[in-house]
Amino acid sequence: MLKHKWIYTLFVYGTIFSICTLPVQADDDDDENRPQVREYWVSAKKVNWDYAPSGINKIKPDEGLGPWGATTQYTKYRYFAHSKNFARELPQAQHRGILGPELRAVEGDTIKIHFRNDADKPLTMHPHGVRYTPQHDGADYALSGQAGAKVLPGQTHTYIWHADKDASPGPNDESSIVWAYHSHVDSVTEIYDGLIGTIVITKAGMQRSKYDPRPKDVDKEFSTLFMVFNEEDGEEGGLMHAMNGYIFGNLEGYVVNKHDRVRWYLVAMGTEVDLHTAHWHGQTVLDQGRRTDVVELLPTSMKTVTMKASNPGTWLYHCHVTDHITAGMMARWTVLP
Ligand SMILES: [Cu+2]
Repeated sequence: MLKHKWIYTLFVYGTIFSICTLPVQADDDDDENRPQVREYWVSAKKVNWDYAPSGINKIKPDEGLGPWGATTQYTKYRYFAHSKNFARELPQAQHRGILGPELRAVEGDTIKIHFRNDADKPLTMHPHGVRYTPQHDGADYALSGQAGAKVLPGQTHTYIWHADKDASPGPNDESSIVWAYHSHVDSVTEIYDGLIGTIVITKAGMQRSKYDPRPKDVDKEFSTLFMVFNEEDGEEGGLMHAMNGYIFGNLEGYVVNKHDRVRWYLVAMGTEVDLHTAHWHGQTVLDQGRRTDVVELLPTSMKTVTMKASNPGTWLYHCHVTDHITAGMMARWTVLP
């Protein structure tokens, strides 16, 4: 009798133990990878912008700002990120400079953008790379005939863009790639106005989590816009050779730790003068499997390269076109020991 009781007890506890140690349900993993709707609230505003807020040449202080220092402040337009339902404006990292908010998605996701025009002329948001219907192109042209093609001051328009397979990293790409977006009523004027930002699409399965679309195989990500802003109808002193809207080392905040994997998203915009060669001192990058320390950019190039930081120091990061070096298309970046 006693023996039977023991067997019975063992059976009961054994069953409970088995149930408690069943493997975690398999569809947890599917849930983590299920496509999401990434919702953003973005406004456009007229602002005052300073290409050299420190007032000095931070690369070579003795040399000053040259003709570009006569005035470094101009009226610009910019995109700003807001929290849900435009409750409050969100700050962004200093190193993004004049760039608009970084919009992110994972392959398969939908990007939903509530765009509010707080400026004084019609504006839009037009994306590169992602998939959209004509209604969500955000470009004004004859026969476009769409609501999103011209968002009037005070109006709000919702754009829907899809990060489908054709918008996502291809077989030779990194685990994430960059696209640009910009205003496209009078796109030439509006890009020079400063109405430009970046979209980063992460390959399916490479996102950090359902809530965090950033790629899990890199530690730091930076975006740099190389563009000569034409502020005074081609007058030399008004040709601001800027990285993220800053000249002569005024772009700051590119700081990484030793051993970080660093992803650089490079975008160029502009016209014939905008052939740029992004160059890092101190460290090389992999550009689609090609080892280099210079990446060539033409107007509207969008390139993604990755670097393994290992060399502590504060280094130059600049455009290597000689005329552009003279004009201050230079910044620094730091690898902490
Ligand atoms: Cu350049």
